[in-house]
Parts: sequence; C-alpha cells; structure tokens
Amino acid sequence: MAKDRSGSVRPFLAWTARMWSAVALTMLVGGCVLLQSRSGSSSSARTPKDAVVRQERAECGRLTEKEVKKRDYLPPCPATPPGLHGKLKVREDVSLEEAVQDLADGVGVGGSWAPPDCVPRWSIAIIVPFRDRQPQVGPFLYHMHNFLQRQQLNYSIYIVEQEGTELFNRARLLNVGYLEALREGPFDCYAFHDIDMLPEDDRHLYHCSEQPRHLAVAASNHNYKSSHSLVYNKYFGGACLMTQDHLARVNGWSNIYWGWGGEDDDMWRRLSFEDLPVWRFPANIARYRTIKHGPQVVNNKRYQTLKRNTGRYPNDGLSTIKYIVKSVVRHPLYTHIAADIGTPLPPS
Ligand code: BGN
Repeated sequence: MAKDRSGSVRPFLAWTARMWSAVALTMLVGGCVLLQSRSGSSSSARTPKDAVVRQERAECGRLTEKEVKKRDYLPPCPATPPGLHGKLKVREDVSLEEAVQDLADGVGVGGSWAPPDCVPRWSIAIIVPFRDRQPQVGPFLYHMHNFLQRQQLNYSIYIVEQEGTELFNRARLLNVGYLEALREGPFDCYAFHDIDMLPEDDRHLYHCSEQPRHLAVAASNHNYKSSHSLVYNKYFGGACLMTQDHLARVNGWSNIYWGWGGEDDDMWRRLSFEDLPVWRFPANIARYRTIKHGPQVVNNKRYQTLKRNTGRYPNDGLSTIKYIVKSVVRHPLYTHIAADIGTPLPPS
C-alpha cells in the first residue's frame, strides 16, 4: 500500500488523484456531529457498518463536486514543509476551551484538516488510546494540531476511550481506533500515539515508509535517553507509525495485555517475525515531552504473556478482536470513540 512518497515510486497523476479522493473523503466525513451505537467485530459487521458510513457521508457532505475539482489545480506540497519552527515550546497549561477557541475555525469538525493551498503528501490518522486523562486533552490537541498543520499533512485525530472499569487495554483500543479510522479512510499512515507524548521538534516529520517507524525515541520521562541505546533498543512504546500493509502483516496489536506494559514489546516481536525492521529519526529530533500523570496498574503477567508470543499473532489481533462502539462524537478538534472492548479471560 503506501509507498514512500518522497521517491518516484508512483506516477504523479495517479498519486494526485488518490490523494485528493482521500482529502475529499476526510472532509466529507468530518463535517457533522454524530452520536450512534453500533456493535461490531472486525470481520462480521462489515456490510452494515459500511452502510452507516455511506449514509453519514450523504448526510454530512459539505464539498460539492465542483469544489473538489477546484482543488485539483493545487500544486503538491513541498517535500520539506516551509513553515517548520524546529525546536518547539510545549504548553502543558492549555485548556480544551482555549484550544478550541484558537484552532477550531480552521479545523473540520471531528478533528480533520488538510492544507488549503497544496496537495498534501500524506494522509494520516492519529489514534489516541484514552481513559481518565481529561486534563491532557487540551494540551495534546493544541500541540498536535499546530504541529501537524505546520507539516502540511492531511490528518484526522481519533481519541478512543475504553468504557467500564476493567484494567486498561491500550492495544485493544489501538486496534479499535485503527479499524474505525480505516472505515473512514484509508489513510496512508496510522499513528498510534499516547496522549501524554508531545513532540518537541517539528522537523520530526510524521510520515510512513516501507518500514514501521518508532517515533518516541527520546522522552523526558526517560531523561531523553535514546531508546537506541540507553532505554532498550527494542522499545516501541509511546508513539509509532505504521501503514495498512504493516498492520495487515502482523494482524494489528495483541488483544491480551490488560494493564500497563508489554503490548508494545509484543508488537516489536510481531514485526520481527514478519522481517519488518523498525526505523527511527535521530534522538535530537525525535524528542518528546511527557506530561505527568498518576500511577497506572501494571500488568504483572506481561513477561509471561510476551514469552508465549512465538508466532501466535495470526490468532490474536485485528482478526479476532470483538468490540462494541458505544458512541462516535465529532467534537470541534477530535473524534471521540467510546468502545466496550470486553474483559480478560478468566485464568485457566
Ligand atoms: C517497558 C515495558 C513497555 C513500556 C516501556 C516504557 C515491559 C515488558 C517486558 C519487556 N515492557 O519495560 O511496555 O512501554 O517499559 O518505558 O514491561
């Protein structure tokens, strides 16, 4: 699927056409407030879900065919975005209201955006697993919208919240976010992004390539020690980028890690089994400020579970996840998906 667009892999015209259908689609889907309840597993509910999406598009569409055509005349965005700042200030004190006031005018309802004056090189879905972190929503959205817009990306932000009181299952939420975003895409690139990770340099370009990419190389919670050497080289947590093709090959994320830790190591293993080496930007650019938060409940079984991953991933992931989408609400700066993602299996 998505090839590196900086190369000459694809004929320019085909690329332009595909990119614009993605832009148009994102804008059409992003244009309304939607509250609904539907159930689904990744495989069984395909047809009814697609029918719902088609209906939403019909009801919420804002761009006329003529308007979409007009955008065909725009030039492609430059390979190096012209408005980058380099090192960024991170503001942890922005309220959601302030972020909305500052940014909502230019952003499509549901948190979608595309540069108005050029054809973006990449479309990207930002998928954020979430529970009990309300104070971090404002700083995250404020920072990320500014950051992604300066990179001239076509993006949509999805915050996926776990319903109920079970232990947090980050990886299931990532699978849900991916499958739901895919229905509105496809996007060239999927970012799996913790809400407390704020990039500190906008030369850290969010784009995909043939290899999966780890983003959160050096973070303040690890005193900016690079994961190449000082944290541990197989670190894949915090924030990463993958394509639809990568996700299909590894069957997405494991569903069986309840509580903190291990699910990112499991993904690393999946990628190694598929001979997909991970790449990273240098640590002086791939830097993140981590917003402080309370303690998390650790998954004490994570080492055990991880050891059992000796290739079991075809039977644990996107193909097997069962979940119920409780609501999808298009807020001014993000789409909120609330999901029932089930419970852990009782110990056998
Ligand atoms: C690791 C965790 C990761 C987590 C990072 C954050 C484990 C499993 C045993 C290897 N992994 O230790 O899940 O993202 O810390 O620093 O605990």
